Amino acid sequence: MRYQRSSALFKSAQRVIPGGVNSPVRAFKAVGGTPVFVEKAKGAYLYDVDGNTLIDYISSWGPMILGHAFEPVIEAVKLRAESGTSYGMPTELETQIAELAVQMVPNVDKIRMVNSGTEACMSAVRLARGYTQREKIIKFAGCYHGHSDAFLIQAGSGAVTFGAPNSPGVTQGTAKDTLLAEYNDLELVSNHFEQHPEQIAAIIVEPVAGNMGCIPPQDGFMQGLRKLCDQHQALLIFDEVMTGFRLAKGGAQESLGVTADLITYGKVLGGGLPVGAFAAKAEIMNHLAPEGPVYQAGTLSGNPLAMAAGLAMLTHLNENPEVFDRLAKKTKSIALGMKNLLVKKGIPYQINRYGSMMSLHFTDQAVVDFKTAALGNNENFKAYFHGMLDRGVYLPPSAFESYFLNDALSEKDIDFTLSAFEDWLINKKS
Ligand code: KE4
Repeated sequence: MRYQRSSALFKSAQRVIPGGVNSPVRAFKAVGGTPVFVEKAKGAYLYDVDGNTLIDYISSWGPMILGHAFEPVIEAVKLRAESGTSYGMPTELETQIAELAVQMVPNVDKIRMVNSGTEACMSAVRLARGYTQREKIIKFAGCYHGHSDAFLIQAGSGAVTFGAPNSPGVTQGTAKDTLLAEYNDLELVSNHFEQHPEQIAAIIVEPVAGNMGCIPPQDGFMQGLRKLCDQHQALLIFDEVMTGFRLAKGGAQESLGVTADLITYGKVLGGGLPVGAFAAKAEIMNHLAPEGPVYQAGTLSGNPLAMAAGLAMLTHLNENPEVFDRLAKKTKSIALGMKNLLVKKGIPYQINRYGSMMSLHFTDQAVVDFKTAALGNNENFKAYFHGMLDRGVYLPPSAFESYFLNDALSEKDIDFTLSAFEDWLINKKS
């Protein structure tokens, strides 16, 4: 597949944008090669600047659950734009999408819109700290909650430790309040509560992890976190930026049957425009300014175009809940198709899958946390990524990401994907 124009555009971009991209994962650092520049997208397809058509399995990292340029969303944005793009004043539209979101997800009375998943998670942690009057939080190695300081904390030596910053600019002062544990391991979490009685405000967790590949919670893990939070009067924060409005109408809370105290959203909620949000029972949300003392604000929060896009997206999902099962079935057929081909070829692999999220790992060990996710053979992964790209299939450019299927994918697209995979395997250099 030709990439001349992408290469030229990447060179110009690098002169004026750090790394040539506005978000690092787009730069292909984990897989090498030149990032693909997109001209446009429609349905399940991306059209790059070199005239290549690609079947899209990242769906803009989640938002495009109904496929690109979904007509009702486009129409809603076009119509709304004619009335202006931002006012800095309240609109009825914000109440309409808030009412629908609160009706669709369990266990929340109120929701506050922000402009990204990072902002949603950052604000949810501040609210949890303000509400509980405690300072520490527990997060899990390999879970990603956006780039605010409290979350850019990597496990130090050993599995459980005080976090050490994994990005310059994050201070020790911040790191000391973030305690780390391993996904799918309750004992480590319990130890933290024992060692820091009445100091832990919240656990923040991806209820289905999607930032170390896709890692579903093992039976009892989410239920165990719920129980530990109840025992120690800490809040359970579900980071549903990926899973919200993707796994089910009610997201992971509905799909797993576990309720959280604070839930963050993004991606699908904005229909592809910049939206994040956090929600909880009124008892918690009423601590937020201007009602309560916990401050949080945003010039473009509740932006009318973004709300129009999100409302069109949520309305369609709310009226057509069969989308969720249909997507899970498509994901299952891809996973089973790949599995049969990999077994035939005798290549060690793991395929993790939950709903319309999945990932392929080249390792014979079950991938259940960050440590085991890191055991994947990255040379194989790079060859797989580029082999599929050259055959017209766009996958996440890192083994530490999840696929996000969209409802525009047809049976023909799935057959095409599996034939491309088979062709790559046949021609794969060992
Ligand atoms: P944003 O600030 O990127 O909107 O959301 C941060 C975030 C929070 N929580 C979860 C569970 C997330 O997955 C994300 C962002 N996801 C990444 C994909 N792994 C966004 C892609 C990117 O960084 O460009």
